[in-house]
Amino acid sequence: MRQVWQMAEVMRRAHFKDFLMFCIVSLKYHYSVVVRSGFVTFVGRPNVGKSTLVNAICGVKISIVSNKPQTTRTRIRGVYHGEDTQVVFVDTPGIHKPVTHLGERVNATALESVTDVDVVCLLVDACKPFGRGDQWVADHIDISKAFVVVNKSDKATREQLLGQLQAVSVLNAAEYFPVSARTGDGVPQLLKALVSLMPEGPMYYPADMVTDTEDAQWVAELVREQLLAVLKDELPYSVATKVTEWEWPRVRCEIYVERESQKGMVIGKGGELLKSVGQAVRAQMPEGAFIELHVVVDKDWQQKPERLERLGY
Ligand SMILES: Nc1nc2c(ncn2[C@@H]2O[C@H](COP(=O)(O)OP(=O)(O)OP(=O)(O)O)[C@@H](O)[C@H]2O)c(=O)[nH]1
Ligand SMILES: [Mg+2]
Repeated sequence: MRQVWQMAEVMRRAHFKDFLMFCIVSLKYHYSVVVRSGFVTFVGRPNVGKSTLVNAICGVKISIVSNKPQTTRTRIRGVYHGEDTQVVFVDTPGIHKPVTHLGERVNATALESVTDVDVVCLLVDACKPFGRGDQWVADHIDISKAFVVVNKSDKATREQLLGQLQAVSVLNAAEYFPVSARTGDGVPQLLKALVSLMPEGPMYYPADMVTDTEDAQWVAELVREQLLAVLKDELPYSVATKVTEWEWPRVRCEIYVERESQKGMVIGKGGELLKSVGQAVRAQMPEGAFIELHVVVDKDWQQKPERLERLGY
């Protein structure tokens, strides 16, 4: 508040040089403020609820979510701002046995994200047996320093949850937390433990910033989220999205499919499916947005490194 008042006072006097100096000092102050801050990465098999948990902790939608595995394809950062605390949560793609170039790329992205962070959390699903896939992920992180988060506690029976906590106890991880990203159960306890491990450090992001995802990338993700919700079988995995024009309020987003036969399924009868996708996305954008969706066949894009590069994967 005092800063705002000082800024108003300097502006009132209209001494531009003073104003500039004030801005520089304020910026220096901002970045020299020492808080508890650091980075936390969520890793795990696809569909265990990593993105849902990042969204729940940050209190806003940072990452898209779907009931289909392999939803997240890039590293997404969400910032939690607490009292004298800033924790940057890194959401990662679910680690799986890859069958395409895309699969290899997203796995590599996830594994790269566990280095240079303060805490790694391995997420597992409370309702699915702890399997070889989960163990593979555990073997590729420093498990003795990691937290194991057993998610979806709301969905599991008491026996299931206890059984899962017992199954993961053999990992000899640093700590174990049963949580529900959906209801928020157990999330404050997890957050408290994470915050206590953050070292003293700078505010990495301004206080009003919750993610560094660019607007165009976010809109493309929202389009993909809507498509994932309605498309079936293999089609969700064949779809990619990219915003190719941004002339606010007009936004053009291309939807890539791998084969001609998939194009019609994405457009829907009389364009109905595409229309409803556009409406659902527009509802999540600032008022006045006009979103144009175009379906493009890009044969076998998942297998082409240069295409993956262009799509930001
Ligand atoms: N019941 C219940 N469902 C959950 C919970 N957390 C996530 N889900 C559901 O699980 C599904 C997968 O959630 P995501 O957050 O997309 O999972 P993810 O681990 O990010 O998946 P990938 O991005 O594919 O790796 C969605 O349908 C979520 O609504 C939870 O705590 N309880
Ligand atoms: Mg995800």
